[in-house]
Amino acid sequence: MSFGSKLLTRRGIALLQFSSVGKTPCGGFRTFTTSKANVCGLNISRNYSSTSTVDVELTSVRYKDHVQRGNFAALQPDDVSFFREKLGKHRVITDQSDLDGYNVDWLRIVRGSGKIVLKPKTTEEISIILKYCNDRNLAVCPQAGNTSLVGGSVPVYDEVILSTSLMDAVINFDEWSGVLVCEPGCILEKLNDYLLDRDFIMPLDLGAKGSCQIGGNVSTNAGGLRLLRYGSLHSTVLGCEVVLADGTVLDLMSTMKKDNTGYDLKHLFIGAEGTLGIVTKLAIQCPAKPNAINLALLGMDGFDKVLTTFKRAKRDLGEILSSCEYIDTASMECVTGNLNLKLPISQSQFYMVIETSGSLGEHDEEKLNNFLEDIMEEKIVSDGTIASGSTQIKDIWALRERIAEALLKDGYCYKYDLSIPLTVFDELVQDMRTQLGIGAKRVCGYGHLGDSNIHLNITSETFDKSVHNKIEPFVYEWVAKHNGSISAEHGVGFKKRDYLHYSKPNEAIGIMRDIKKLLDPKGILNPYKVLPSNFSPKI
Ligand code: FAD
Ligand code: 2HG
Ligand code: ZN
Repeated sequence: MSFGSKLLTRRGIALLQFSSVGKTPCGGFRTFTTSKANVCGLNISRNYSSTSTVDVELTSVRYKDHVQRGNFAALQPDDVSFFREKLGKHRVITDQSDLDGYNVDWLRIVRGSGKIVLKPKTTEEISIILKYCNDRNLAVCPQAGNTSLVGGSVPVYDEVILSTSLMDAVINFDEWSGVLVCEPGCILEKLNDYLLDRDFIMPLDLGAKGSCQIGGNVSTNAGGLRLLRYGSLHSTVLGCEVVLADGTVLDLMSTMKKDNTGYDLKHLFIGAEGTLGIVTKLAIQCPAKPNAINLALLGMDGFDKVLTTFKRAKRDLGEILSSCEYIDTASMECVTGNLNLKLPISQSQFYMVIETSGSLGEHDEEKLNNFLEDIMEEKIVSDGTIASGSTQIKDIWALRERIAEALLKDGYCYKYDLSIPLTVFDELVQDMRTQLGIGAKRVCGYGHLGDSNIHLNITSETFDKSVHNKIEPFVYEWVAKHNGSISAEHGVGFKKRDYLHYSKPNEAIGIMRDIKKLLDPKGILNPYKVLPSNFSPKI
């Protein structure tokens, strides 16, 4: 137990002196005023080379029993000429070596054989491209930062890749309302930096912020580390502009918070993963930058203590609680071991990262002090540290944000992003260990405890079909039995589409199909994604 003495400030606020076993005490509570995103921008872009991509098996080969190429046209020289005429030759990529990175996903699990990448700069250009592709029956795969974890952002076969990376302008920021209007290719971290200069922040934050783009975030309805505080993109996206499959531009660009004029169509495109239209503009409600942020890393032995800590954090920290993350010991061992990062507290069975953000540092300190003092005295928490200064903040967040990256160093990663009741978080991990026996290299759980969202990850040296078959559908059945969701925040993409029925009734899937048929009758937009494989809209 390494929590130390209590100090008393001039105002009589009890300050906890946290110390870490065998390490220099970090000197009690300190607040910092720099936003986390300022110091923790992990650019996770990968360096693709032609030799590094060929070792990823083609999706059409690995999943040959699950997917069949739709009856789409194949790209012809005339098509390339058309695109070059409209975009200029520099914004039409056809060289094989340049195409590689666009065809492989971040996890290196799926690989398409797209023959062309188009880089439009305007809504009008996207409209021209889609009208042409629709008329020609060419399938299209929209791509933003290519950090999708469900194989959503790369072609399955030879779909035309439509990259939004050159559409990266901030169009307007209204400092009175906090509404940001921007193009879809803006990188999340850059938007946050832009807003920080104006005393605002983005309402979402995630480990891929250095690479992912806001259009990709909205199209997956990404959750991340701040959802607990600022809500999902369904609440912060106020408006969007979308180009439909036939080139029609649908202007849903409200910048108002309230608009009850019938069906709220923008919600269809939040989380549609590029299957219903291409998002070309967005209006987002952004919160004011908090004046004070505190970050604590806590260790506890016993999952019941994790639950108690969360309950107490909600009660005692109330409105200043901005993040509540969970890391089990196997995940912590992975991130510290594989990335050579230091754990600043003693080893525990479970860890939590708790962040507070507020407008008055002293008030937040007092609340946090009282909270930590209580859980320490009641022996709920066995060790902990408070970050002070940007380096410590960065280091603590790295332990949480870089687990995904660390897992890849094990070899192959089977990834499951699940909503389940909090009480069974650890039970799932234990059950999966029992199910796999010695078959897996690592089974671990971490995630957004505050949102009931666990990331269950299993690794092996290389892709092993027998391991895979032991995990699926076991994991999905487990989740369904607990009334959870088979995708909490990463979306469905290519990887989960045939498991949709575990989380959605047939009637709901039927309506999804009808909406797809209505907006994209030929099914050219991101085929083989989201909707189950037995759905073929045309052809
Ligand atoms: P892409 O991966 O390029 O695309 C995502 C999907 O949206 C694809 O289906 C694509 O076809 C479609 N799409 C892209 N742009 C458009 C557009 N303009 N119009 C229509 N469709 C479009 N997710 C979370 O929810 N929370 C996390 O905490 C989180 N952390 C991550 C950490 C790491 C290290 C990584 C690699 C990924 C993480 N993700 C997380 C997953 C991923 O969803 C997010 O990184 C992000 O939302 C994807 O954005 P992107 O720009 O990379 O989009
Ligand atoms: C995170 O929260 C991401 O770090 C990635 O959503 C989750 O790697 C994962 O399973
Ligand atoms: Zn996550």
